[in-house]
Amino acid sequence: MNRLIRRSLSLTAAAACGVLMGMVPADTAGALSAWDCKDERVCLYEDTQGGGANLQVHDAIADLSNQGWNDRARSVRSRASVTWCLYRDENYQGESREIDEGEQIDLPGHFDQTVSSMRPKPSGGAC
Ligand SMILES: [Ca+2]
Repeated sequence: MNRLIRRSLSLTAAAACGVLMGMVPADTAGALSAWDCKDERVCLYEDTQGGGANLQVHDAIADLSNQGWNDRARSVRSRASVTWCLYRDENYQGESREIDEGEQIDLPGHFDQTVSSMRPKPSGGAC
């Protein structure tokens, strides 16, 4: 085996080991697998089909610009146990769209890169 191949193999093994041991930094973990989303979260993705960076949301967010995610999401997945609402404007204003448990979608054209706030669906009400 020549030296170049051996070095390449050892780097690959080191990278695989880091993944298995959970040593990948949190901010890059989303880029490794599409639709990555922890239990009980609603996850936004910067690319379609759950790709690119993601934001994993557990509580209502009135202004996604605080997280650097205003008008950014292109796809969304819910692992929450309740329906959530996405809004085109901050403070839960503007056109809304429901995201049901287990749903994972590319945001439709008029919602693509427009979401500015999100929260669990208010009990007994509409979004
Ligand atoms: Ca918006």
